[in-house]
Amino acid sequence: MAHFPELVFSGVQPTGNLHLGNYLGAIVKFVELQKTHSCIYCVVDLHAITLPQKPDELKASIREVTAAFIAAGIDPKKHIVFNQSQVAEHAELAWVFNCVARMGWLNRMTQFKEKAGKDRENASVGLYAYPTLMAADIHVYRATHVPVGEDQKQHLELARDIAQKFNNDFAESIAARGHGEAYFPLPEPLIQGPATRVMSLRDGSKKMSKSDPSDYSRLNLSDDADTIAQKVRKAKTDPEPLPSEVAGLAKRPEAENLVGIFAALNQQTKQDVLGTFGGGNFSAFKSALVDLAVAKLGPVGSEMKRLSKDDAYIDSVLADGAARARVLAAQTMRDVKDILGFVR
Ligand code: AQP
Repeated sequence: MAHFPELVFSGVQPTGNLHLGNYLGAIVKFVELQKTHSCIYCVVDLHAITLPQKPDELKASIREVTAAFIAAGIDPKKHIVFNQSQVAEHAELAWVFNCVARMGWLNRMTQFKEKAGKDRENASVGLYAYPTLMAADIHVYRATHVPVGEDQKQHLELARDIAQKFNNDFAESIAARGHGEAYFPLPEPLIQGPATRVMSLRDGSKKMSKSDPSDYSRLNLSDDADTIAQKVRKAKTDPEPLPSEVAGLAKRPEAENLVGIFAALNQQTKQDVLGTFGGGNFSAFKSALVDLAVAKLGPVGSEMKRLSKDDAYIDSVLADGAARARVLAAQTMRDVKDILGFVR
């Protein structure tokens, strides 16, 4: 198999209400990976418009996600932070991939089914083709590693299938142009971690999500200490005391979720958490969880607020990141055009 230099790529949609699931499932991993890898982190605004967005809110959300990246500790000078729409090559490669991916592959995507709901005929074509754009985001940098939450696993598998089919379909042309046996790497999903699927605080069977109509279902990164305390205190639980062993969390999704959140924020295992709180009632545990969540999320939220007063700085980070991303993406598109046989 061909060797590719390791490069990390991931994205977050600017669709408002950035929450604890996005933070623990993605952003914390982004921060960790920048110690060992070159990283490209993208605010995926082209993905956001697959569902209706209000222009002013979209702009504010793009800046909010950028501020969250920086506030969480991503260094935009050492790595690349930008918004997707500033690098046209994402959309250009997505078109090529629309012609590589098969309808049958996209028909299997569960996120489309969930987001389109019953009114599938009325969903945008963009929502349907979302996974081919996501594949382009990754492959336009020939990224090798993609940190995501568990909900993105299926899309990552599709990105691998697209790379594989492109490499196979154009194998002769790829080799003839000196790229060896494969042009695109098959990216590795990085899903492991303590909180790959944070659940709603109101319903332990549903993923914590930006689009949940109840704000009490999630902890937003912008929540202040009082709001965090109220939401944790109101979080759904059950009448039993906390178990002393992890096995005792089975069939208790709300308890499991809160213990998992505590463990992830405190960088412990669930068993460690139960070692401290097992046998006790939820109210003492929730008080400790409030203190922990405020201690961990508070500084990120305050820094986001401070940065949100400085649009000029945020926009300059995005422009600088986009300029650097464009150089890499343009090289890939030149290669892809040559491989496909386009005149350029
Ligand atoms: N609940 C979650 N637990 C763990 N990881 C999560 N992610 C999202 N929700 C959870 C991860 O966050 C990254 C950015 O997500 P996104 O904004 O690109 O897309 P999303 O999955 O659509 O986010 P939401 O919050 O779930 O929005 P809606 O309400 O629109 O469905 C991704 O790596 C994702 O896995």
